[in-house]
Amino acid sequence: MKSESTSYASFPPIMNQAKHPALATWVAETGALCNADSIEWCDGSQDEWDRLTDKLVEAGTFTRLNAQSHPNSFLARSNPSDTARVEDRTFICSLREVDAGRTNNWQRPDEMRRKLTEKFQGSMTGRTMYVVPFCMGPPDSPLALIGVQLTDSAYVVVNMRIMCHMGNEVLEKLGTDGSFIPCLHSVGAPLTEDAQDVPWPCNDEKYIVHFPESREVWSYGSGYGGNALLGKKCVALRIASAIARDAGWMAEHMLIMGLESPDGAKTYLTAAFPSACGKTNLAMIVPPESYRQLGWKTTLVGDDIAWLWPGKSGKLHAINPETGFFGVAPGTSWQSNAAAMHAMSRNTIFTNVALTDEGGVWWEGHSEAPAHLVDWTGMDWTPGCGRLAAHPNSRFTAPAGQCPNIDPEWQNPEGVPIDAIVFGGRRPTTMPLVFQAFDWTHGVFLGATQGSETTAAATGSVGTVRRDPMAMLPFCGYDMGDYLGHWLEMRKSIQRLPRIFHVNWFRKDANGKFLWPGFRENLRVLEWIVKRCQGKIAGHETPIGWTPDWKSFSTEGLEGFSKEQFDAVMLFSREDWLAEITNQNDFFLRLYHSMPKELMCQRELLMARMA
Ligand code: GTP
Ligand code: SPV
Ligand code: MN
Repeated sequence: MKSESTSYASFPPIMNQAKHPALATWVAETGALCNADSIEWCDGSQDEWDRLTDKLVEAGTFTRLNAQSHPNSFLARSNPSDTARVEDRTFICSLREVDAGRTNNWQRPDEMRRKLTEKFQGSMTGRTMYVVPFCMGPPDSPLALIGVQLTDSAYVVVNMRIMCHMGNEVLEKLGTDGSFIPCLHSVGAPLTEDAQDVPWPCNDEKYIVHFPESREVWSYGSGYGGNALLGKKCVALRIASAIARDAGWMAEHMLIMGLESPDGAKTYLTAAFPSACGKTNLAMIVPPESYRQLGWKTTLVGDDIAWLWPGKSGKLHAINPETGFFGVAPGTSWQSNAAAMHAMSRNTIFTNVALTDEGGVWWEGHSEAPAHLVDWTGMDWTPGCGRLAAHPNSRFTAPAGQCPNIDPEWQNPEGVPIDAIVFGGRRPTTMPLVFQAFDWTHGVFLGATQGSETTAAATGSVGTVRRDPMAMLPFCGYDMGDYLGHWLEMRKSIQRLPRIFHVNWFRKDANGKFLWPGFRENLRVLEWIVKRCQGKIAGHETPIGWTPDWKSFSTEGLEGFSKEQFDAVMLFSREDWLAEITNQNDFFLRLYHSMPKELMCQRELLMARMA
């Protein structure tokens, strides 16, 4: 398999080498360090996609799906040990430990570099090193960030082509001396002498490493999602959050969507929910029939990441730095999210879902289970066999432009103006369906103390409530207390502040049944939010914020949803909230050294209102 060992001097002339000498040197040196068999500069073309997907099919990484039902689409099965982000192996290597903060793993940058240089040495033996120039954000946006990912995974290359601007257009923009974020990635599975390759090469030892000061990413050992598609969480959140703090903008784990009310007014909002808590679902929401008849329309700008800055209108403006979705498959169906089903109907990569006998895909919650499937591990599966057919964190990578209700402004370099910011998570108790913060600082407090039951999006136990400030706990590239301080600071540069809300679709009754139907019915909550932003309806003041009452909240057309049910899902329980405040203690203590005093004060005020 492996050719004789190569030094970079012996590579054939590299296209573009002359154009950007610093990039060319880094590429050549890295190719030599990793002992790559060859180096390929990715142009982002259809030809390249065809060639690489063919190669992945041949390698057994991809199964081509039925060309009629799923044109140009593929299924990948990962190694069962490589199915989600690895938070305990994710590092923020700032020069000083305090700058990474208490919620991030930290190691000295020089030590980490030394350790990783050893790991990368020879790590691409027998493999091609792909050079992937990419741009997060519409290339003409003032916030756009260019990166170059070097990777030995063709799977990563084809995913990156869906997820961001990639290839020649980016190289052109980079010119001869443009700055870029170097992102080095290896699956850490060198192919020595007579070793057989496997469909999903990876390494048991994983390192997802960020150097926020020098703006670099080094990722080793994993080929999956946020661990490997480095433009996404590593650059557009962890590195970007550090850049944003310095430059006066915000990089957030948020969806962006638009709502057109019957009077034609358009309201854009963002929502920060933790991983696998319903961002994709809300971003793509299709109004219930009765709302459509009234003239409500929804559009989508992004489903995972928002970059926000004070724009020309005086409002916060938002762009989605991505061009694709890397969405959770299980639970997605024509009933729960038709827009997502349309988006993934072609040109899509499915990872860790089940394969049907017709060459289609299936997962839990997709439809009635077929009599036979091949599950995500490649084994035969029949209903009732006791195993899940799809991994709980199985995902689809689909082009955002294929979403039928993509917003016409989604690639506008100036972004869209934001009127509301929504926080929320999976809270089986305590948190009402919706309430509104009294002001910006109170809203920042709500976001800061937001919690959620853990999900399958990260490895580890599922189902315990953890604090996940602004849904950024796994994605903040610097100290969490400083990050919350940055939120408070931003208020000074926003002339027309968005209103801030908290929602919870996941409240349960004593029998563990959801109290709210959720999914498209969430539009009713959005309607209340929009009307609050427009100043059209009064809120009801409670100690925790403004809430809707039965009369101002539309349940028309919601079969059998009674006032009692509304009261149950909206219930403010003093007892639960006292427990909630007590439960926040750990969080405040953990961040004590840098927690903004305003937020401690907010907590005092809440207690005072409750008394
Ligand atoms: P990441 O991509 O991991 O950042 O997550 P995401 O926030 O985009 O998650 P996604 O929208 O894919 O969340 C999917 C999960 O949330 C599935 O299990 C859905 O069934 C569930 N979900 C989404 N919306 C609702 C809702 O309104 N009610 C209930 N009960 N579940 C929901
Ligand atoms: C998340 O976990 O929040 C995701 C999926 O959006 S991944 O890109 O794998 O991080
Ligand atoms: Mn996410």
